[in-house]
Amino acid sequence: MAKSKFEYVRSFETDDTCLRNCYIVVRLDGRNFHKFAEQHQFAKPNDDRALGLMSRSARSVIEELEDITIAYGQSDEFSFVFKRTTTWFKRRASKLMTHVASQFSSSYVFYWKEFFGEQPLLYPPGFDGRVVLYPTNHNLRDYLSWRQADCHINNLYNTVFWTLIQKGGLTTTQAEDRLKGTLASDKNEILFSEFDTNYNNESAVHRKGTTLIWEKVRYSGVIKSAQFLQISVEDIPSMCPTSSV
Ligand code: DGT
Ligand code: MG
Ligand code: MG
Ligand code: MG
Ligand code: MG
Repeated sequence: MAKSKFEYVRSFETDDTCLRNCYIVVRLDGRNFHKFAEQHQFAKPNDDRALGLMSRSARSVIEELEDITIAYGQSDEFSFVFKRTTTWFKRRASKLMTHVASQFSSSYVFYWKEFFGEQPLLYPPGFDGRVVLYPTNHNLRDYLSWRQADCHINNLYNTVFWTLIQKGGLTTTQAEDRLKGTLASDKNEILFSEFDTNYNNESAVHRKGTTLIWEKVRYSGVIKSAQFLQISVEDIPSMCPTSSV
């Protein structure tokens, strides 16, 4: 095809190819979900409908897009790990990130009814995305551990905070004051001695977040099936230090 005089504008496009040999991680996070959760009456501290919808949307991402080996989600965020050798979209960061974000967002709306029933979706939700490259298995494992530690810290705080309010009759300000300067052990102790609650028996989805990995299912050949697991990052089978995903 003959080149037009406009062709030169292509040279304004910048190269955003991800470095070879690195894991490509795309992390999405809900835009202003503080407000979204309020307006859609999410249960506090954890709404299982909302968490279920997040995981369902993540499953749609890993089933529809190529070369994602692990996904990890908690709260209003989900991380997707592409295998190091992926050549999908020539490893272009913007293509990978926008495909993940748009597939996730459209799935969130598409599957809303399956989780929220007749409760209407009041406005279109959005998700931001970022791309981070990790060169080693160790770095990738630490990344996932970091997100899981974030889940744990927030969930422990939120669990005690809302228990003090919902069962202890405190106001939000009183609960905040009560928790100021407390360590994890203090929070566990409040739950145990005042509310007869052992934090370790709380739902694993809430304490650990959700990990999605592929599992080989064998019947008439090998079919891949995405599995939701509530596991510690250390237990992700394919993440042992010597393997490369
Ligand atoms: P951003 O990400 O800067 O646009 O702002 P936010 O408001 O999305 O802030 P972020 O992502 O740091 O925090 C997530 C918010 O989502 C947080 O305010 C609590 C809310 N949220 C997430 N999951 C649940 C849930 O299961 N129940 C309730 N009640 N709120 C939730
Ligand atoms: Mg934020
Ligand atoms: Mg957010
Ligand atoms: Mg968030
Ligand atoms: Mg096109």
